[in-house]
Amino acid sequence: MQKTVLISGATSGIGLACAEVFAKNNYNIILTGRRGDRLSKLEEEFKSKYSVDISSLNFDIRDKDAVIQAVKSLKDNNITIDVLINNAGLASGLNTVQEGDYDDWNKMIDTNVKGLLYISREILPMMIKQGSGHIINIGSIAGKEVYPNGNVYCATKHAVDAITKGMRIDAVKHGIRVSQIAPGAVETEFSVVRFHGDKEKADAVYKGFEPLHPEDVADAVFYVANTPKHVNINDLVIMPTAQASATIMHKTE
Ligand code: NDP
Ligand code: 8X3
Repeated sequence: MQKTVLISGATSGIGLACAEVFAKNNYNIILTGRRGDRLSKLEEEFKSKYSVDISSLNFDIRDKDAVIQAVKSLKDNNITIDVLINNAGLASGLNTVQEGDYDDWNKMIDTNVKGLLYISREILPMMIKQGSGHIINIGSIAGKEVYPNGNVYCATKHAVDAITKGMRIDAVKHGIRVSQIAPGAVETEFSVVRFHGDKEKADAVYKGFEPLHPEDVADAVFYVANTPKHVNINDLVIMPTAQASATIMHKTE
């Protein structure tokens, strides 16, 4: 039977690349994100390219009631979710704690931690009822290490690491798989968002080495989602060859 994947944050970067690889491989796709214009365009584009069910849900994952409503609309239409990719997330700012911006902190904590929890809280009971499911959380090398000025973003990704482990413990008796993929540097809109729209600063991050492409991470997500049912990849760290750790990068310029 055809499976359905819901991807949080499918309007760009890793989430969008996941949507492509899963659609190409015959999964029904539910695209989500805040930018409604992009979502509608992508929905149309995917419908014309792939012969699977494509739909979209436009909500801000920080808004608990909007998340609950979005998942309710799935239940009302008897749509079940086989794979939830918890990808929506961001870094906002790169500062010391003493110079930190409260809005940046709230954005990161509310999206990366609370948003991930809200949607998981709503989807997990559906998976438990159907007796199967797979949650794949997009963590980060920032959830394994802490780097200068990364404080709060790193804390949110350490939280994703811990929540993944906790969720796996809670879900094991229901036969539900919970995995984390933790990438190093991936060239997406991530750095433009981190630097509040400063494209020059963002481009500099990826100069002098080949970062991961969103498709590299999407391929790993697809692999993790498609192991035999008795196999769970708990945690997968995926780095550019030129990046040895959060802070050690081999740059040629
Ligand atoms: P992008 O900025 O390209 O994509 C982020 C996605 O998250 C967008 O689709 C965005 O959609 C969505 N999103 C952000 N905030 C919200 C929100 N409040 N509600 C709903 N959706 C939201 O970055 P990436 O693809 O790089 O990031 C994806 C994930 O990967 C993040 O969790 C990030 O932390 C993680 N990651 C990224 C790495 C990198 O180097 N790029 C490395 C390791 C992990 P919209 O704006 O339409 O809402
Ligand atoms: C994104 C990668 O190293 O900028 O999570 O934190 S990093």
